[in-house]
Amino acid sequence: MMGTKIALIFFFFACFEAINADENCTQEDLQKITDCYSEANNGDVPFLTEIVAPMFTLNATKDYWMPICESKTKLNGCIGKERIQKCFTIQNVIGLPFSPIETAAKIIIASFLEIDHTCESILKFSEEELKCLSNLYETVPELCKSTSFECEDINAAMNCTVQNAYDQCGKSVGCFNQKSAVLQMCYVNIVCENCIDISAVNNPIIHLCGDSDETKVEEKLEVTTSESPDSMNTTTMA
Ligand SMILES: *[C@@H]1O[C@H](CO)[C@@H](O)[C@H](O)[C@H]1NC(C)=O
Ligand SMILES: *[C@@H]1O[C@H](CO)[C@@H](O)[C@H](O)[C@H]1NC(C)=O
Ligand SMILES: *[C@@H]1O[C@H](CO)[C@@H](O)[C@H](O)[C@H]1NC(C)=O
Ligand SMILES: CC(=O)N[C@H]1CO[C@H](CO)[C@@H](O)[C@@H]1O
Repeated sequence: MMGTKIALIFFFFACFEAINADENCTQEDLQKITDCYSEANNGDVPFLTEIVAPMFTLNATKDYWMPICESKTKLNGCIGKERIQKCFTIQNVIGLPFSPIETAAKIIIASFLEIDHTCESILKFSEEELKCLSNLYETVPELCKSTSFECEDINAAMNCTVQNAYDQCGKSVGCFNQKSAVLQMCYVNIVCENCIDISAVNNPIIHLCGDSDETKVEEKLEVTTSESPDSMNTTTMA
């Protein structure tokens, strides 16, 4: 949300690859998903940039997110859980009109997951946590800005952002930012060559750090696999 702001470069080519949905996600499924995105966008097929825009507006208020989250809940309902699970893979999302190349498909999947993640967290944060997050949004872009478009620098900027979130706002906001950062690294997959197999099922933030209510119990059972905030301390800051 913060570090990648400047790195949001889209490479668009006017080439549409042949649609090759896999055996689980049919042409009809892809059409349904396209229709749902259009419905959420007042009837027009959205542009990729419109879909990711909410994440790059650094606004930590419930007023800002409430309508976005309502719209996302509708989108999820329209597509349906089963279709989300089987169709939100890179190979299938390439078949959607707004993400005809692999880079774009990764961005669509990451943004799909990031809006859910943001909505789950922000709407539950206390006023204090929101205030702290707002302060971060004001200070961190300058404090942790990437010095170049190289992957290493972008990664360092992201780590700096996450570190600051933990240090200044505590565990919940820290974990929220850590998850956001991991998904946001997918937006720069053209420079970082990451997010190789992101999908709705293979969501990279599941069990990443545990503080949200719905994963608390599970996280306790998986302490050994979750990353502790302290590990952020071992990373070098730019
Ligand atoms: C289709 O679904 C089956 C059962 O869930 C799964 O084993 C298979 O890997 C899926 N195929 C693709 C191409 O994802
Ligand atoms: C955040 O969004 C709300 C609702 O759209 C708006 O009223 C407010 O001015 C925004 N705040 C910032 C800091 O952008
Ligand atoms: C990082 O280390 C410093 C000093 O050792 C400590 O005060 C701070 O709480 C640590 N931050 C995290 C996120 O653990
Ligand atoms: C976004 C992010 O968290 N990037 C990296 C921060 O540093 C650790 C340790 O080097 C990496 O594993 C993360 O991917």
